[in-house]
Amino acid sequence: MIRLLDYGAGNVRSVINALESLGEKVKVVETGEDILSAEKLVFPGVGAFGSMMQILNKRNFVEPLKAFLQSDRPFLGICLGLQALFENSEEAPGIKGLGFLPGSVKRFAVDLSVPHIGWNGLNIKQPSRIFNGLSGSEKFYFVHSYHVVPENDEAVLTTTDYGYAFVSGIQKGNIIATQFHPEKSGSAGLRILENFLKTGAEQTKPVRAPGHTLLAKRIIACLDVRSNDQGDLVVTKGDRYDVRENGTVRNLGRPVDLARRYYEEGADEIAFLNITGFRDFPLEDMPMLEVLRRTSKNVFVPLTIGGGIRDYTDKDSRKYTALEVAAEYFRSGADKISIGSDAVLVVEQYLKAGSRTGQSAIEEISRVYGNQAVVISIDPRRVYVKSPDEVKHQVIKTAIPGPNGERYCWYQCTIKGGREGRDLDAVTLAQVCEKLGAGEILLNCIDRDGTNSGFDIELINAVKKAVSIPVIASSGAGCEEHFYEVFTETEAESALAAGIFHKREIPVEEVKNYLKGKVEIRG
Ligand code: 1PR
Repeated sequence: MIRLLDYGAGNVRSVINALESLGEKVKVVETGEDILSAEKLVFPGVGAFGSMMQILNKRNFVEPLKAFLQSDRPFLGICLGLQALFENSEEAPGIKGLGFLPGSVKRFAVDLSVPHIGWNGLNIKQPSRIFNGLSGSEKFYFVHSYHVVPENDEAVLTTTDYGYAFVSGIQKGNIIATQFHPEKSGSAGLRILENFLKTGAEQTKPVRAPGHTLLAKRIIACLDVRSNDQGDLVVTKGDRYDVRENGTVRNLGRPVDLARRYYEEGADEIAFLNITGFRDFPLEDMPMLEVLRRTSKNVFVPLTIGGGIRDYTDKDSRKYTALEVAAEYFRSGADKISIGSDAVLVVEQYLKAGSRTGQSAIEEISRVYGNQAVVISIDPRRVYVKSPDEVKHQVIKTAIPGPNGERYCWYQCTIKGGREGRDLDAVTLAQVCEKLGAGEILLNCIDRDGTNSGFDIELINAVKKAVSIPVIASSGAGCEEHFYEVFTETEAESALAAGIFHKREIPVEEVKNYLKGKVEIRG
């Protein structure tokens, strides 16, 4: 039996699911005494350093944790569970960490997108049982803006390159901690967890070392989910957001089954979009939460979920905050949440007032769960203009002229699944959302959605150049070459597709086989 420390923020469900899939019995820590009496302890951390330490203090877990670490019993820290071992963090000045290792936690100072999101490799510095059976060339899933900076190299287990080499794992006696998420790193990650559980096993150092590790471009499978006319939750697919064919909602399969298939085919991430979330309140729409719970039981790559994340008052006048909705998604197995319509309204309000409220969904959720957990899903469509002065929006010069020969366009934000256009452009939306705390942009394009005509490269470049957070290119993928094009003609960190995967026109693995050797990907 293993004890797991759940301090109430982030997705611990995935860690429990991963350990249970390996046959381990997991019990969640309820009291400090549970920590003191644990034989083995896993501390998965997602969220923000400050709120994590505040909760650990409030629940009187700090002293038991320090005592556990000193006793040198098997401990596995994940992500913030690694950062917590150090003395302090730039993320929360003045708040003390556990101080088990000398050193601090610093924000990435790189000329690259931050957070560092995606699959990257390891340079292994010392033997460990957790590497048994690994070749050394595997990639693991990272999602963080801060990394540890130990005062000395003694405990450094692995380093990873992102602009510079940073410490991505530590080991001191039986205390092991990783910045990456083994529970989200497919079969290689499960292997690490399995090895951790075998406490007496031999310490090994894999033969292959990448030398310089590279972040892979991610291929994301997206499942647009809604109830069909019979009331069943189905994966559907629009053609420029119209999901009906001859009046009926297209049914392309069952969400849990499809997610599992894409995981097995090598998808680096799965996104679920509850596309009628703007009118159906997700906490009443229990099937969606159930889909997430069931998927996270056997899909060990990151899961993003969007749809309906906003403040809401139900029919009994009970008020729910967007934070509460997001919390329920995280508890059910989501690693990241995505906000669509509400982000547009938040940005409109911000621009009108000229300042932040501190209380928007983006700010609240990123404060508790960290920026990396907040994705903004943008649903823009092109609006052509004759000259850039015609509108107050951020306009681009386009190589694809409009119906009347217009050489300029802007990208109009929409809400409610493209049903309502707003007086706001996608570039401004992305910039303000980054300022408010968003960690990633999911950039759809209504004009390209379901058309198989390729990604809108101009849109992606316009948004990507305007922000320093990662961008997911979405809409229009029709063949393998489109992925190559988006990764070589833009700086997008990942590309998302739906139709070609659902219709089995091109499976995920074929896209990856095509990209192999041309673009850095996870094999
Ligand atoms: O507004 O916060 O409730 O979130 C609703 C979410 O649902 C938003 O993320 C919005 O993008 C999404 N959504 C709403 N209506 C639709 C629709 O299709 N009618 N789907 C919709 C958006 C776009 C992509 C699609 C890509 C790739 N779907 O996710 O998967 O375009 O497709 P392709 O590869 O087949 O071209 P809120």
